[in-house]
Amino acid sequence: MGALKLIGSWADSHTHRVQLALKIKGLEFDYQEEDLLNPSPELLLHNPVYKKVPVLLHNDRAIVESVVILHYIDDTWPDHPIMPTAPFDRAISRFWCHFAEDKLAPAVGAVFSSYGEGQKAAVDQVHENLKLLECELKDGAFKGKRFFGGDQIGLLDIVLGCGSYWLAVFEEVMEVKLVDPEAFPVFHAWLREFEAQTQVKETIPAIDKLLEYAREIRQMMLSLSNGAAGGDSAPPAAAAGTSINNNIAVDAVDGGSG
Ligand SMILES: N[C@@H](CCC(=O)N[C@@H](CS)C(=O)NCC(=O)O)C(=O)O
Repeated sequence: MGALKLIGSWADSHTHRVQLALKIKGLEFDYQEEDLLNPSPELLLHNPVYKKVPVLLHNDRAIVESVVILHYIDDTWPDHPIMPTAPFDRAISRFWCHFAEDKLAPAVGAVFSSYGEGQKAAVDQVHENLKLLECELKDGAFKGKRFFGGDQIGLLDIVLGCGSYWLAVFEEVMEVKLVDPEAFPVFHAWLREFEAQTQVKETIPAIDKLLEYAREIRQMMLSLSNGAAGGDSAPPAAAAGTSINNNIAVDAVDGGSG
């Protein structure tokens, strides 16, 4: 099998994707926690382009970008496949994976990093995107399936699921409703089923820890924006209805565009 080492960060959903895939495949790996505020020489060496976690080292060769890593894992260890076999199903899986990265995750990240009207718009965006997934689960490509991957968790479940727990964290911290079980019953049921899997429970950090982390970051963002406004007035971003980027918080859930 060769030596496997994962460089990651404990609250990062992209790292969790890789951890979960390795667990599903039954692969042993070493883990190195990265301080994202002070990137290690090893991270910079192995991911000089993006300088982000996760990085998977297989026999000292680096693979970066979580979705690329997931495909690499599936290609290298085909037992317990996480991608479908039929080309059409593979294409559909890739498409929704792209959607998760390109549309859903940035919208979720924006809920956390925005204020006032900007935040309302971000919540609407999340709802729009969840509606699309709900339709696919109800009447589309994934109709009647337990998971997006079929009877077992697949790559798309990993991508969508490792990140969707932030929805609950942000609901609590930001006091918004994102996954309304009445509006999105099938997505809601899928998420509960995903979170109930033993390997998922072993991978995702405890909600209390994530809540504490999210509150700290949000507080930091508020003080920074109040500082920028020169007092305790409303954050400038609230007035403008725009978002304030915070690399770490937003990158924890989105495609890392921040
Ligand atoms: N597209 C990347 C995104 C990874 C990502 O956003 N990583 C964040 C984790 S919080 C990171 O390393 N941020 C550090 C930084 O931006 O300096 C992937 O899927 O692996």
